[in-house]
Amino acid sequence: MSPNPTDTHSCCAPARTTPVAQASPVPLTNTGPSAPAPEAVSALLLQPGGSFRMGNDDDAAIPGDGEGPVREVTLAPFRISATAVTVAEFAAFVDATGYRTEAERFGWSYVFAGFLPGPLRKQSPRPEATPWWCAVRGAFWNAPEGPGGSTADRRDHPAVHISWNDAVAYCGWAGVRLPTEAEWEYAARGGLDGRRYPWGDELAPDGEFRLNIWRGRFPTRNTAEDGYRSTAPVTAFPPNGHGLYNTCGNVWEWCADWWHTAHDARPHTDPTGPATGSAKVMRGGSHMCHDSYCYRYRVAARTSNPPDTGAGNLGFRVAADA
Ligand SMILES: [Cu+2]
Repeated sequence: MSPNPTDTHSCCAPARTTPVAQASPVPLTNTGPSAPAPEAVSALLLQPGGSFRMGNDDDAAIPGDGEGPVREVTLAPFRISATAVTVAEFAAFVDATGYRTEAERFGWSYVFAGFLPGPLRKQSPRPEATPWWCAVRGAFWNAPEGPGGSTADRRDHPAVHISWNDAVAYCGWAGVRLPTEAEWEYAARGGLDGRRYPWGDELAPDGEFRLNIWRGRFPTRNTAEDGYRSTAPVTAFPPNGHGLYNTCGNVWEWCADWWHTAHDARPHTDPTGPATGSAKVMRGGSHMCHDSYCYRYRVAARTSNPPDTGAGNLGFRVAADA
């Protein structure tokens, strides 16, 4: 695999094309067959499917991201989790299987510089184009800011530093799968047509915060007006019309599809994306997004990363056939 981040990746989705010496990860051989306890897997919401208008052509669309053209997509019924997979759920998977994530096997993952103490911030390499990310040795889902960190106070937050490959391993254990990009967008739109956010067109109707993004001035000052500087609990803020929480903001969410941008306007039925590629689709934006540089917390926005990449703003939710 040869990731090519320059034309496909947004500035809040750093690719593992690595400013640090990178060892090959240990192969994925350690997922056991043990079945999950029922409470270890998010409840799945039935989505009736049918036709919807996918994508966005309006002036908010980010050139090169392939948000448009708007096209009619018809989906069979499916199920999708109300929330992103939590730290507690991911911990249950790891406890049952001994699975080691790619962040652990590579030995590092990307952490936002502003979350790091001075010495760690200084010693951690940064990608040239996105210097607010630090490649932190020892950062992974259970130590999201690196060595000495813990998730004890955020078991109900989304698991982060999860690569696409890690997410697929979790799905295999839990008997679910990743949503296709079309399923993700259908569910995230919550029954509304052509709107910018899961609740409508206004970011903060009546001044009410509805999602966890960067507030203030990126990347130096996050006022956390919405209540959160980093991740929020998966059920923070009200759900959309289909019962899903935090599809936009909080953490980027992996989809099953390989990334491509050359969509056509013809109608599609149950699209699954290209057969091959070098990066996987991510949707929803994250607590790092700010409209001054990354207006990707809209429901039609999209970006991608190589499937081995993780970061402190990258998680997933799960789906299943109906
Ligand atoms: Cu962003």
